[in-house]
Amino acid sequence: MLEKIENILSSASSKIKAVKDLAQLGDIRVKYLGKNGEITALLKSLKNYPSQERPTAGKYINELRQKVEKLILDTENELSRIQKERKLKEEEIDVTLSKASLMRGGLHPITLAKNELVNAFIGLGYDVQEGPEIETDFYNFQQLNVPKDHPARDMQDTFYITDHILLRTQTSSVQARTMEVSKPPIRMICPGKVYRSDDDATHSPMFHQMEGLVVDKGIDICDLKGSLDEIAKSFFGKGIRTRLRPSYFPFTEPSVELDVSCFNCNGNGCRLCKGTGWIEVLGAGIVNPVVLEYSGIDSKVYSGFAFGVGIERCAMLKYGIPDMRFLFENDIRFLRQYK
Ligand code: 2U9
Repeated sequence: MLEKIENILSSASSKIKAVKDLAQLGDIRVKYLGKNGEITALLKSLKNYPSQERPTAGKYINELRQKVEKLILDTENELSRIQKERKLKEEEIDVTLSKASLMRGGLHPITLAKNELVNAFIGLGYDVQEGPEIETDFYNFQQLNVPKDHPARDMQDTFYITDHILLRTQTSSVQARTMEVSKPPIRMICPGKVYRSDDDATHSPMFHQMEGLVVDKGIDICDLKGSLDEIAKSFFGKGIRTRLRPSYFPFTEPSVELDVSCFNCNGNGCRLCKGTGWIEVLGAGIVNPVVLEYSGIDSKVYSGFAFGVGIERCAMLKYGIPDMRFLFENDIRFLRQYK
């Protein structure tokens, strides 16, 4: 009996020592301690022993079982420790390693130009307003002194959705809406997308505009010239000069265009200014009194000035972009230059 126990212990110990993984250890547990295992069989055979030998034999077999169980448990712990260590090593993360750098985006040149203009106007105390891009004929044209069949509608080739609904051709509709609901003094700009049936190197069917409106008592052309001169200097550079030239818009009277002295040649004449020394930048004027009256503002008490500027044109001039289509192709090599 003792010899059998010794044999089982030595064979189990050498087998346990030789295991390589937990699966093999599991097989050994079954071989010795399982339902039909060798030690279990030994315990079952106790009933065949004479009753006076059974306690001693039982004690030895139990000691054998405890030794084998302990050997298995120790080995299991050791194997688990080794396995965990290997896993930690395999999955080691070097937290001191710098990560692969991410591509950083940048603002689109139209957004850059828009932000600069908006900030300059905010600095002069203007509010920023927005309105719908799908607009009624009423707010886009009629409230701005452009009635149906007026020849001035030919200046803006329009995308009509129905006879009365259209894609706004100018953000002036926002000013018309604002004048209807607020009392002077009004000092506002409305940047946004506008739409015209136009498409070539200097025109796009969708482009960005910023229009502005100031209405108060005693506003005259000097206020217009002073304010726009300030904005032009902040956008194109302190050294530039501005001049007004007569123009025509149905919603302003008198109407003007604002030129800036060429910032490329300082007014001496170059390719950018086509040799004239001046660059046309925006349209403006004293708000036509009938436009004030249409929106319920007494034109005998109040007067105002308004202006409109194409943001793409400003961006093209400032950043030297020769073709408007570059602004809409989203070629990453082009956009990267403005980061
Ligand atoms: C109200 C009254 C008057 C807005 C104005 C212009 C002159 C103008 C163009 C510049 C280039 C549009 O982007 S562009 O094609 N705009 O020249 N816009 S005055 O006048 C207003 C607006 C609202 C109530």
